[in-house]
Amino acid sequence: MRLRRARGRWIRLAVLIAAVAMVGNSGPAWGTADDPTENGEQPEPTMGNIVPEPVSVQPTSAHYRITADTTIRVQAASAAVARIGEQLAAALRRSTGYPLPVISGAEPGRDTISLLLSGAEVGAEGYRLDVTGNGVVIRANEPAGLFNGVQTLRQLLPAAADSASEQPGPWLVPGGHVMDHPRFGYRGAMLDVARHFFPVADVERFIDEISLYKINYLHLHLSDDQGWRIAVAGWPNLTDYGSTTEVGGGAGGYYTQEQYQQIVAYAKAHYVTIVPEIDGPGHTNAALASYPDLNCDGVAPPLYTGIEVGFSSFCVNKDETYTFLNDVIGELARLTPGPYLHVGGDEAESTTAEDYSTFEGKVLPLVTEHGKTAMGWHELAKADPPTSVVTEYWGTTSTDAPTAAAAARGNKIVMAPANKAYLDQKYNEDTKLGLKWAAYIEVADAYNWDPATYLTGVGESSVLGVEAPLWSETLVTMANIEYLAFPRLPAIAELGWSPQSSHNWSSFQRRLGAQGPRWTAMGINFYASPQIPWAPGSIGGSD
Ligand code: TNX
Repeated sequence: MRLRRARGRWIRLAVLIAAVAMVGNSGPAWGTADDPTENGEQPEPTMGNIVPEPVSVQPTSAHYRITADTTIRVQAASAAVARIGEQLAAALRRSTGYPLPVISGAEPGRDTISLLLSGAEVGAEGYRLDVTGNGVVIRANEPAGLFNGVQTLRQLLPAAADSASEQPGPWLVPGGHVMDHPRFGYRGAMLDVARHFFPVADVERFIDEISLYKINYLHLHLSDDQGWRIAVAGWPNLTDYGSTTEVGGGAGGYYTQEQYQQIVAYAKAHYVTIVPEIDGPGHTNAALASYPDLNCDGVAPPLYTGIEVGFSSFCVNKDETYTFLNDVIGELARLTPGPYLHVGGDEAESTTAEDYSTFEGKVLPLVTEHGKTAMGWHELAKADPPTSVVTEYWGTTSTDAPTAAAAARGNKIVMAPANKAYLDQKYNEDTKLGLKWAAYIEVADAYNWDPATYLTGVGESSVLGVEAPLWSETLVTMANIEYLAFPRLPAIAELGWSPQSSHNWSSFQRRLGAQGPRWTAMGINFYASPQIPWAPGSIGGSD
């Protein structure tokens, strides 16, 4: 380590001399007032700051320098790999100003970043990354693995590489070898677009942000009491009327089917699978307001803009309810390439237990009939669902008998305990945004739990993965979303990806601190938690 530090000093000195020589030439010089690192010195690039922590990292004393001559070489005959190469090139062209041509079919050689579908026994999402003086080689079995390897490579570069405008460099990649693959197959984030509506551009930016941390599912909460957010053929009132408000009485909004498909495609290009949710039997006021026939008394309630829960219910004993849900589920199944449709099922406080079971007994088969796997909140476990159904645990206790019984029967569980994984809970009593019914959740609280031992009777083999839900009762802007998601989302991402044996709070603190300048370079509005030693150049945001 001492050797590496000494080497780092030499590199910095050489770099400083080069930078001084550059003053007066084109491009910004170091040490100007614009320079967030104050003294113009960049931190030594290191392989040790990756989030989520890889399975194995072996640093060497080599380094590779990306220059104007660097090329990106991609496997011939794979459009998906070519696209990943173009994504990497696009990100780095902006900040480096280099041409970084993406060349297909060539062998790895000097001065290349190669993306190869070969020679890596790391499963469908894993990768190997090797950095030598000659360049960078990322190998994977599948394009998803190459995409994940590229996210790691981006974190090896100086934070300025994530800037949208040209920066001075130099662009050193620390030498070494990474071998990596995920602990869990499901690593999710959830965005509530029902309580407040967020346009396509915001959802796409959120996808950009979650995919940096190898999150591979985005659950969209598309309906609730306050709004219906997706067009469904044959049911125009849902969008003409049911979408027209949100919490606080704003204008609301909805995605056309084309817009939803745009989100799905954007997610796919970032190796994120969309999980659409239509909630029921509760959280349904917007639908009930749109169609009187869905109500037992045939009377449509007014639209709702408050934040109470538990007051609405589909009429369980009417055929119209299932005609409606069959159409909705069928449309969503048609528009969604991913395997899961989420049917909600939470907080059905205005539905009797018997009606709840009747309802789920009719709705869950509809999902299967339309070729998808049903997901739902953990209350579903009480309705004795088929073992193919995935339940999502959002409780705050470490025991839940129905969920443990479901796990024993063979159901898979996604872990999203509200007092750990809920991104909408305040950090502390001073946080303006968010709610606090489950807990104040500081970074250490979000990080320090194990998805495979948290819930009694739900062990590693029953856990499909983790999810970090972001409910939007108090969120109006993208900056609001970012403030609650960062830095806790990367904590949950690490619980989903990294081996439990690598779980270490002080390592995480340091590695998370190194993300701060990247978020600043990307314009992400994050909470600069006092628990984290933020690296120079980190500028925290505000709520
Ligand atoms: C509970 S958690 C809910 C949501 C709220 C959230 C606020 C769950 C499945 N339901 O309806 O938005 O609390 O934190």
